[in-house]
Amino acid sequence: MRHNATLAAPIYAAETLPLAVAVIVPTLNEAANVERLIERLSVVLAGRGWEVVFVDDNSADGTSDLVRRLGRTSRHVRIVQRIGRRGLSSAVVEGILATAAPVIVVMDGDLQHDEDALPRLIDAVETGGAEVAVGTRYVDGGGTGDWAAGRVRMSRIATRAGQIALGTDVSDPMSGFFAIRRDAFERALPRLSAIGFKILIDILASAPTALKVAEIPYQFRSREAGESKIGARVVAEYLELIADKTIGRFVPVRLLKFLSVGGLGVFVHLAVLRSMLGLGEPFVAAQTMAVVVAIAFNFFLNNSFTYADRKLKGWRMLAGLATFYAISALGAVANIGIGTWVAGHDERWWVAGVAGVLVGAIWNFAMSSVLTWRK
Ligand SMILES: Nc1nc2c(ncn2[C@@H]2O[C@H](COP(=O)(O)OP(=O)(O)O)[C@@H](O)[C@H]2O)c(=O)[nH]1
Ligand SMILES: [Mg+2]
Repeated sequence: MRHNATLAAPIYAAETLPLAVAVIVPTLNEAANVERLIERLSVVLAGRGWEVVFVDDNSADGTSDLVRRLGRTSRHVRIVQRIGRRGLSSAVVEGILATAAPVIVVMDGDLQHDEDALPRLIDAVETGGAEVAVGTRYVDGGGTGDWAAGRVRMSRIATRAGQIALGTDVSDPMSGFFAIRRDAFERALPRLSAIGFKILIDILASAPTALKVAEIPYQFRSREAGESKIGARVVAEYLELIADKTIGRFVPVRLLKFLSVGGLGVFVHLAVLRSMLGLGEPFVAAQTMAVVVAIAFNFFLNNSFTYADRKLKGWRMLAGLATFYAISALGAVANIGIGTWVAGHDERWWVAGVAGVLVGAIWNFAMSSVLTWRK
């Protein structure tokens, strides 16, 4: 059979225009907003070959079904429904990979991004020579709308942190509203972290050479329907993204998290050790008790933080705790042995405690990553 690049009957015959731009909209419970968003897109994108791809993480409010219903009467409307998945950044990546358009726009599904800025964003990358056009709240003409002072301050700090860590001077690298040329996106793709909420900063930091950026001011609108998903988790994932984009090149972020948890575990360990010694227990008994408590502490914190994506629950959590104890037992033997040996040579009780802990940490990470939290 011969492969032919052009189809006999163009898929977009109904629209006559070739596909020029795709709007990628990540959604989580936005059923109250999608219809209005599509109407507004139809107005501002009239005259272009366009489509909108909603990437919905199986919203409980039926967003996917609604989009499919709307898609039956308009070839502009498409859906990617993900099951058992979460995350705005990964949703955007999958939406971009699901479209053929040479220019991509990313925007929220809650009408907070002003669609009137779309033509300027698109033109900037289509004909204006930019590779990315960023809708920005932080230059003249832009604004954060009715955000509370606390949230403005938080966003400012996070923006500054991102600019410094990633060495970018884009005024609003946290923006979720931007246009990008497909070829520019594809160059950044192999190195994307796709962690958390902030895909633009990820793309900017992952591009092998600095992208040509245009900045288009817009006013962030207030959300009228549905709920914001921002919370502590968004902040934690942002920090993780920054870590992955900086030191993550040398040390895996998961190991860093495991060691941070271990670092906290050291305090737990030392607190227990100190108390037991204070009660007059011999060092070997005090160190043993400290190890037992610290292992449980480490397991639970690693389970909900380091391995949040593979979190063990119910019986599997108990089984996981058992394997973690078993793995740690060997590490603990070395831990107690070395700690006791150091205690016999050094007056400082805490030096002995730390020496024991360090030996166990690396062993624990290596073994628990394949046994306790295996994929
Ligand atoms: N697919 C997907 N979309 C998400 C997820 N979290 C948030 N969104 C969508 O991303 C956009 C921005 O989220 P929003 O909660 O409005 O963030 P805020 O504007 O910073 O408060 C909205 O369209 C949400 O529906 C997610 O985990 N998966
Ligand atoms: Mg929003």
